Amino acid sequence: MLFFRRIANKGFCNTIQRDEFCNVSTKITDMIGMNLYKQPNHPLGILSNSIKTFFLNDSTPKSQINAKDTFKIYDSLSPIVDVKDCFKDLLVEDSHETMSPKNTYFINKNHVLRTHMTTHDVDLLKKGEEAFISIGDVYRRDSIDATHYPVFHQVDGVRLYKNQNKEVVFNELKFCLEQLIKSIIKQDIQMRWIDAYFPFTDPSAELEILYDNKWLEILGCGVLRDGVLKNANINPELNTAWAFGLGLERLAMTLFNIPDIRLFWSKDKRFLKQFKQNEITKFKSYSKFPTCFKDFSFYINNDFQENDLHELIRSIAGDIVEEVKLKDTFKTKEGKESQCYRVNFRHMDKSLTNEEINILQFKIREGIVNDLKLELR
Ligand code: FA5
Ligand code: MG
Repeated sequence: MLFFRRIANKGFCNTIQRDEFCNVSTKITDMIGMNLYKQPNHPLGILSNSIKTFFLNDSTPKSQINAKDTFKIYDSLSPIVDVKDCFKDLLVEDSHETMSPKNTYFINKNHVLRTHMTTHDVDLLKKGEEAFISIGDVYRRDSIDATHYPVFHQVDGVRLYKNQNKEVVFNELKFCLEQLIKSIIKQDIQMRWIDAYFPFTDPSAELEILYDNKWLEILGCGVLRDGVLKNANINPELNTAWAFGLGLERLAMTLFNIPDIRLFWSKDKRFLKQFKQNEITKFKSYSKFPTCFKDFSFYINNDFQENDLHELIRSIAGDIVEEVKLKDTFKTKEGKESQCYRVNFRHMDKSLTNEEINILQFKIREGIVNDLKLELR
């Protein structure tokens, strides 16, 4: 198991102890508490506020059968959560890929950075909540490019019904979400429902919207399985609940015309100044600083996971990395496999000097040898 030297040392580590399962670097823990979704002039804040307005306003249509129509909002739940809340209570099996340290940030054996906001649903239902949404930052180990970032934001929602069958509740869910999207986008938009699978819902679906002639998946949803309700101490014979999880970045990139997911984290005024509270406006791109690349070649072994390389590079160079891409592979006569990755560097806010790039290159080469235990070519 890979163990990073540049490891978290934030307040939470006093109460939640790291152990040998920890695979979180400070580049990631530094983002905890940034709360982009709470900044009223930030595209994520603007979008999050329009979702909140929809669910708080008792006159927006959210149901065809329920009269009481306001939801509770939770937007300050800690992203450091129990494995039980994030996965087990939601019937996610130990063998599921999301439970692997390849894909999820573990603080220790029993605590992770939440991978989805659905994490909180069982606890909130247990507390007696019947209609609520939660908003926050979620974390996934992933590749680096213009549409993938290890931190993004989700809004999840749940609504509980008494004495209704699953079909009725599934229709209620679809009705509510279609109204939500209409209220955010405020223009005619084509939507379609696609069958989906989630361990915690049945039936399940994904909603896609047609934008610039492309179908874009923006949320997953479904009717909570009986086992999930039982975990929340709710009798599934008498109760049925819908749930959904919507990604803020994808929708924001589309609505605000933002071409690169890393821009959300930019401190550049040329980005931040463009947006105003409660307004969806198109982003005007400004000239980027030049990019520069370096290639890294090494022999892989059986333990090698591409995500570990991404994570290593990100832990060293952070947002300066624009892309990491496999360029070529070859096998030696002895059967050893060699891979070459090209790393693109670009700073959002300045030009990089040769010296800065050389230092990064040196540290990455060092990390490949010392952290990933691989042989450079
Ligand atoms: C989930 O996270 C489920 N928890 C959603 C859910 C909730 C289903 C409740 C049923 C009931 P998924 O991994 O597909 O599912 O993510 C949900 C949404 O988050 C996606 O539709 C997408 O909008 C967004 N999303 C997922 N991965 C990324 C990513 N790497 N970058 C940006 N947005 C993402
Ligand atoms: Mg999906």
